[in-house]
Amino acid sequence: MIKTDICDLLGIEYPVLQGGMAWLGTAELAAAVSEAGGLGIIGAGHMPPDVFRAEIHKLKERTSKPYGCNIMLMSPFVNEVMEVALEERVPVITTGAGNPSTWVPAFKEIGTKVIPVVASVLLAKRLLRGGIDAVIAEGTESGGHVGDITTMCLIPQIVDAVDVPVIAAGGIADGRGMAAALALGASAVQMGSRFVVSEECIAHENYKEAVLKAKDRSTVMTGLTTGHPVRIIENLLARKYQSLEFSGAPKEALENLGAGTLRKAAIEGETKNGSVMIGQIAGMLTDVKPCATIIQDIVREAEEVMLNLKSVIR
Ligand code: TUI
Repeated sequence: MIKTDICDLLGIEYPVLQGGMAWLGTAELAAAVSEAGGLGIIGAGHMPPDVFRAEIHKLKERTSKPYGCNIMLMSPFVNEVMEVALEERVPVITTGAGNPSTWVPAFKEIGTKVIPVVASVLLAKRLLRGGIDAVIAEGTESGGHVGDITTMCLIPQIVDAVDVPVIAAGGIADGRGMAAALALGASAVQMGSRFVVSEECIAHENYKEAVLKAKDRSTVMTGLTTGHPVRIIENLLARKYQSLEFSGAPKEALENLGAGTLRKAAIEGETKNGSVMIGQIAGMLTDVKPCATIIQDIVREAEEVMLNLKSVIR
């Protein structure tokens, strides 16, 4: 059995976290992951505070196991959403797209574990001073808003730089990836893309189809010129966005083109003119499974991979 310090820290059975995906990290998905022994995470994304609170209540009705909420620091509702998370005494908070230091003391006071997503050693080191409980090191292979270092290079460098457990994210979707992450020094994995193609994920059928059809080179990064790079499946929107940004269009024009496009793809199934955010590992995903099967499979495979690796030592 694979047990790590993250299992003890978070009170979970398996060291597997679900990425906190905007629009797709619903109470339904998070509850399924938590019930299966991982850590399910509500993706607050751009949720207004009342919607966020309702989603937490929905999750609490479905599971009494530990869960988390991901707060996207670029959200227009970030302050109100943080207040809701404090009031609801959410057991684990993960953050993305920024530095959560100002909120850490308030969460520490009520015993909430704070686990920021980082994409560089510099930010990881800076956050340590605030007393965070662990970090999620996310490689550029991930979907959505990403940094520029690969998981393979980022994980060992973060592991060496911090004295808290490291959770690996980006490009992990099966037991081989999980074993590799543990070999690099990570204590757990976080997966987004794998859970998008789960039975419990509410993504529109077209979105799931696009992910299942994707190949290794199907994703591109948009926003390379804006400072907010976002990995999505290459489609009409991606090409329009890239030609606009490389023609020197003003920031407002890019913002207008990107506004609302994740919802369009994820909920309405607009996979040509919407943002199909997904990681590079999409090329390996060919089936839709229940969350419980995803978690059991990856943990069993990782264990097999690690045991089999002994055979290369002579
Ligand atoms: O946050 C994510 N992934 C996301 S958020 C998102 S919602 C969105 N929608 C439209 C446009 C943009 C975003 C979709 N995917 N992952 C966590 C993550 N955080 N990845 C990278 C970072 C990051 C990057 C720079 C964290 C901190 C950072 O530095 C900030 C600083 O202040 O130093």
